[in-house]
Amino acid sequence: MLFPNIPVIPYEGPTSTNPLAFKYYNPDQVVAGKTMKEHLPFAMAWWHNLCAGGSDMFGRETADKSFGAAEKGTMEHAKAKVDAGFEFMQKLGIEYFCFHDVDIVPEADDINETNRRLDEITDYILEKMNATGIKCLWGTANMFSNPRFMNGAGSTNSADVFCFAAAQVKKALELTVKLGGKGYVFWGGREGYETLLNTDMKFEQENIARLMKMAVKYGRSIGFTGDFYIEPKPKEPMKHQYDFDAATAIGFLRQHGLDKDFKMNIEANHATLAGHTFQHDLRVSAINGMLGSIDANQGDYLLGWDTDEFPFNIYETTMCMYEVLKAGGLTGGFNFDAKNRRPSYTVEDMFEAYILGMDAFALGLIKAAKIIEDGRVDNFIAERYSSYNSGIGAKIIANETTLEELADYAAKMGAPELPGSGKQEYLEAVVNNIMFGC
Ligand code: XUL
Ligand code: CO
Repeated sequence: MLFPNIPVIPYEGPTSTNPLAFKYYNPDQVVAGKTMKEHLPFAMAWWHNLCAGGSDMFGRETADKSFGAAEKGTMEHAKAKVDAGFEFMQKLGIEYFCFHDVDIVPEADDINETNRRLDEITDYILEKMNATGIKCLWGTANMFSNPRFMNGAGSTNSADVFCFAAAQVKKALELTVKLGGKGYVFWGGREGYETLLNTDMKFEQENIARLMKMAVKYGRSIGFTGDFYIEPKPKEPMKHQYDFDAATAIGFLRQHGLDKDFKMNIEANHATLAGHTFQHDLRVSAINGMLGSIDANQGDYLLGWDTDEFPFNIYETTMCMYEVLKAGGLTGGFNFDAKNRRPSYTVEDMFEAYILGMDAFALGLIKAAKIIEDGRVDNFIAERYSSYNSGIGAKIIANETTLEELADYAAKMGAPELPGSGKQEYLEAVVNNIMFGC
């Protein structure tokens, strides 16, 4: 046991003051017709939880993530991370994990050796999965950390680097299939540019699509039946990234005929970096039938980068769960792509961060279900568009009219009445009433 001082985390309810207990996440509690566990397939992000030690541009790691291994960056260390990860997920009741290839093994200079290590570690992970029932939500290839990807992977100027990226995607797909992953993610961390003075944007975007098409073809040929995901992000590390936001990524997928195989993996902090709310990018994905999975975290209103904080803001989780409930749930899950703050470096902090995030989403689920059940918001929206239910409005939405007919109608009508109050303040008060009323 690597965390002997941490018990299996119990649900103790909102009045509990035990830091190592859930206050809202009660897996078997039924909300809106399903258990919380069914609504909220939570996943652990291998990279943050088991690999990242809190280093930043100004200082080295504060947290020790060796998990008892004598030397870091070895296969012994990689196995210790597997042990730590599975004990961690079991104690929290987390059903899924997400991984990049290079999170689970140290990358070797030679890709053949890296792939051998990947085979060895996934054998070990599979044993643990079979013993615990824990599953893989999605896999991905890290095509942004190694210096070879400085100009991107699919978008690189170097055909040799493109081939290396293809080799990594091929292997990561094989591993995802081996581990039964539900999804495969493309996060285009360096698929973008710093200056158009050295960039052929059209060429780069077409090459990204080529890599994705080959991935779909190969993935389907080896039995991958899940969803491919694009995880949009507007910037960081690149100044401009091609998968700017959900709307941009969906347009790209449609342009290249990839929309049947791909959905969105929406990350809260990426949406806010794009100048949207989290809810906005969820809605854009949902109305296009492409809401697949969620990277559950939050940003900081005062900072302009991806802080990857654990979800704390209940308004945000509530509006997220409102979107998810309205969309009929996710085919993917809620991956905590989040990290402890640098001074939160203890084992207790690791657990408390996940308890915060899981409770924040459970509470958001409870509140979102109440907003829907209450009906005032939804009824207001329905009423707001009711002029399209009959008469000329009904003709418009049935596509049974022409510009000439509408112009005649307008000419006879005189000036239209004002369209009715949007009642934003009233609706915000309704939400507060539901959030904080007894
Ligand atoms: C980076 C990010 C990635 C992706 C997977 O901002 O979110 O960790 O989730 O590559
Ligand atoms: Co992410």
